[in-house]
Amino acid sequence: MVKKIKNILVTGAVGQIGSELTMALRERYGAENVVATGRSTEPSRMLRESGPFYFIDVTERASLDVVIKKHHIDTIFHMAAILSAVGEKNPQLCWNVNMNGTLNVLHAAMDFDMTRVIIPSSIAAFGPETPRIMTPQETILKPRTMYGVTKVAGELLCDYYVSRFGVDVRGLRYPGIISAETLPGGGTTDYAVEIYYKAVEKGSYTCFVREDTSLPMMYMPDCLKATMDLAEADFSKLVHHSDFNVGALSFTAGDLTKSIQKHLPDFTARYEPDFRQGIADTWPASIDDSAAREEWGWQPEWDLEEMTKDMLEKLSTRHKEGRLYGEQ
Ligand code: AKB
Repeated sequence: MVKKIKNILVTGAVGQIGSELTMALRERYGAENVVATGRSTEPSRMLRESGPFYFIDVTERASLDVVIKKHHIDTIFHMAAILSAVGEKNPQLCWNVNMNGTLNVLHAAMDFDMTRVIIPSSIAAFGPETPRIMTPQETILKPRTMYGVTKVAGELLCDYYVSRFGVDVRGLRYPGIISAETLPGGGTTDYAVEIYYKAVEKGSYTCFVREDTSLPMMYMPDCLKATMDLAEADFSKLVHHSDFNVGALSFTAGDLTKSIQKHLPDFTARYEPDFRQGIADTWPASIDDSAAREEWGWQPEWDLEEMTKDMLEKLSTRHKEGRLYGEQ
């Protein structure tokens, strides 16, 4: 019998993806049934007032268990993670949060006989030896960042829990995610979000990667769709589990600038690469996601031009209202 998702816990719910994912899950499964959790950052008013919220530390199993028991949690979306740029500044923290957090979630899933857990991976699992164009599903995984190391180890760990203990674990390799609600924190692909904010706020942006840097990206509505579609997919049809490639957009930093200039012709960008260029250079430019398409029907909907129009409309409206960076 296929077990249904009923009571959900989201870790990292105050983060870029977690904050919008929580709201989308509340919409679909009922606000009271989706428990948002974060480590220390104050949640937005919308997150706090629309359903339950707790502060927990995913590296401390006991804090996770309290909420799981209280809310009879059967499904976890484990979004809490230290991303690539912060991970390079503090590799030990990155290992601790990403690995011990994942291990705690997997053990909790086993101990509480959960319906399923969703644990994302990232394009950071790839490295310089991986084919960069249309990176295959099965390929060389030799990342050069601590974040990437934890993502490869996390994928292997999740697949181990599927085959060894029968835990229903699913995950996708997120590309850079672009969104207008919550700023990303500490990733290499953050420039693709910051550029829109600065275009609206100042009319100029200094980009920390070269103009010709091409990386896989995805607009938030597609990211939410991918995450929830995978969560609801028929487990018996999945050949892969924790490491789905998902492609959507691929463009250079220069292409992004040009797409903004179509709406804001006076916008200017300068390119001053920093240490994050070194990370970007080891990641794919585009992704072969045929396994996700075949196994659970993945199909992205947004292209660069539509995303730019939507991002600029949303951010311009908020800027005019004096709340570009949101209200807490
Ligand atoms: C990062 O840049 O670290 C993340 C990612 C691609 O996983 N956005």
